[in-house]
Amino acid sequence: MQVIEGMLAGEGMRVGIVASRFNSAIVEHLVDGAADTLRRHGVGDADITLVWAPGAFELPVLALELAETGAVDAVVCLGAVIRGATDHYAYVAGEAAKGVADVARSTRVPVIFGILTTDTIEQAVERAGTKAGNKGADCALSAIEAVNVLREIRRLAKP
Ligand code: INI
Repeated sequence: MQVIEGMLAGEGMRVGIVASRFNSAIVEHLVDGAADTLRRHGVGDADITLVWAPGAFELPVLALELAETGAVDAVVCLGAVIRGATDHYAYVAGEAAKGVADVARSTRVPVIFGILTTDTIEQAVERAGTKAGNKGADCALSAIEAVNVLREIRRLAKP
C-alpha cells in the first residue's frame, strides 16, 4: 500500500496570511499564532506575507488575488465572525466559508479556513490563544501539511 501524507516541515515554503481587521482584538492573536507556528516549523519570516482585509466577507477575494500571483504555496484566511442581534452574522460567515472553499478549488492552492464563527466573544477568545488553543496556529499546521501532501500527489503524475 502506498500511503501519501504531508510532513509538518515548512522549510522553503511561502505562505500568505489574509486576516480581517473586524474583531481585530481577536484576529491579531490568530495572526500571531499562525506566524509563530509557521516560523517554528521552518517557514522563513521573509516567506510569510500578511494581508489585512476589512472584514471576513472580503477574505476570499483577497485570498484569490494572492493565490493567483503564484507567490505563495498556501493561504491562511483568519477572521472572527461573532453572532449579533440580527442574521447579518449568517450571511458574512456563510459567504466567507463558501468563498474560501471556492478559491482553494479554483486555484488548487490550499486556502485554509481559519475564520472563527462563534455565538459570543468569550468563545472567540477561547479559540484565540486561551483555553481552546489557537485556531491560527492550527491553521498554520494545516497549511504546511496540505502543501506537502499536494506536492507528494503531484509527484505521482511524473514519470
Ligand atoms: N466581519 C467580520 O469579520 N466579523 C463579523 O462578526 C462581522 N459582523 O458580524 O458584521 C463582519 N462584518 C463585516 C463584513 O465582513 C464586511 O467587511 C462588510 O459587510 C463590508 O462588506
